[in-house]
Amino acid sequence: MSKTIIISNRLPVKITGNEGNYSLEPSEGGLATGLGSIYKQGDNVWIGWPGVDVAEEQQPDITHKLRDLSLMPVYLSQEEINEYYEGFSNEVLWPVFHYYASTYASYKQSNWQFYQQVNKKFRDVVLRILEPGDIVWVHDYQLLLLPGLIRNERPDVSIGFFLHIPFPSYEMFRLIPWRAELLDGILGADLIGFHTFDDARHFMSAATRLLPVRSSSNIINTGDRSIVVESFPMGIDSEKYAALTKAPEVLEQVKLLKHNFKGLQIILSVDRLDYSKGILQRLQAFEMLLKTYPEYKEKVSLYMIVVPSRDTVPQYKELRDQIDKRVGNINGLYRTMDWNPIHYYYRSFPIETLSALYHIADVCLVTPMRDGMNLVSKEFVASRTKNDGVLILSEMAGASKELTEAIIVNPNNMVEVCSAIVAALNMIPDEKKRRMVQLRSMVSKFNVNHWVKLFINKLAEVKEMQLAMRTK
Ligand code: GDG
Repeated sequence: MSKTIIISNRLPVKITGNEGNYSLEPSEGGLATGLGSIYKQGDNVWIGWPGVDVAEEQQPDITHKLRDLSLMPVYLSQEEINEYYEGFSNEVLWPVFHYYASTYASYKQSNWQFYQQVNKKFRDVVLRILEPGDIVWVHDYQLLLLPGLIRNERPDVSIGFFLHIPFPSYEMFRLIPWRAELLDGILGADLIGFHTFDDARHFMSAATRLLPVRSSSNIINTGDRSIVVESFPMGIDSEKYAALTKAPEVLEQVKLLKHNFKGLQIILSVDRLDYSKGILQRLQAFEMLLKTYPEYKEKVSLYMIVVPSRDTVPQYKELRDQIDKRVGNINGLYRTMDWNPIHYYYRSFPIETLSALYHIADVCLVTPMRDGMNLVSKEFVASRTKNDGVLILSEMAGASKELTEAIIVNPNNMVEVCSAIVAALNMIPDEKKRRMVQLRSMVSKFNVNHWVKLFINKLAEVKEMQLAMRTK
């Protein structure tokens, strides 16, 4: 029987403990939840890096434990992690794809060599289990070469590729020294998916300008293969977030938070530490609010969670220092005996705490400079089971194309963000309800299961189309 093989840089698992005493816990991230309906079935499997540098003698034990969870590891050495993941993926692809090429990208030949080497390592693991009729679904920017590498070995296999981050305009993408090789790698897939129509359009433009391929509508023709390029906006497990709001543990935390913040309106902000998330600019907008509208002092607090991420990369460490400093300055300047303007946490919280915060916040402020989709905005919406609360959302997030009843802002326009906060804080309940009902219906209809189904069905359709063209 044929199987589906999911491949991403990281496995959906958390490894805790240390050498000789590892234990594994499935992680509950959005992708893991969505693909959970697939990879746990039958012989299906998820291939990826387990997230820690596992000593060689420990690997058989971990591999064995992972197998029980339908997972298959690709072990990476510290050097490979440094060069392929931190170097090429996060210092070339991430900045360029988020339009930060001139500030943060550095193009090192050795990073590129390791990127190729690790993509080949993934290929070898895939080839060990790949059988005729299997479906392969490759995820994200760390594995752009993988579809092509698999295609070279198995010309007939059905391959889907989905990019979770934006695809930049041709003018940005062309800066990368290895641009043609990267495109060639992606074009190994039969179906290439992006979060938004604009990402798909940018990809089509880059491919047709940099490679000898032809295109018509959303199909790229390489001469011997036709490849479909389409947008599939990713959803969340909306039912899970709605149900969480009723969990006893969450209700308890809601009660506590409401007590602690009595008489205050709460603006919530949740991100991974990343320059693309616009955290410093958001702080600037909040400070502008306090300065321009002093009546909000002691009436509003910003609850800001920044989840540690990539903090061994110097630019991320520097960003963290800048955030610490900015928060310190604002709090130092505006704090009173019984009011803190910003409650700042540099750590991650259990999902129950996140749910309680989504539930009690009056406003959720999501203002990335650039974001493939942004799941936080959708999780906030799914948690507003009473149809209240206001979402302020950057037009640079993929989610803004769907969540049109949010207050949409340009995150570079401080005055606009500041006015949006004022509008949100003063919005009448009927208007909040009108907007939230529509937002919730969108998020629950186009949930993560719908996303998975749409992609997999389309992949099957593309394969049929290719076969029909071949037999013509
Ligand atoms: C990439 C793309 C795209 C955050 N803090 C905590 C916590 N989180 C969870 C959120 C959410 C996830 O992390 C963040 O997802 P985002 O979509 O907002 O952002 P990225 O991590 O950058 O994701 C993005 C996504 O891929 C999917 O394609 O939308 O554009 O950049 O799920 O809930 N979870 C817990 N505690 C926290 O403190 N448990």
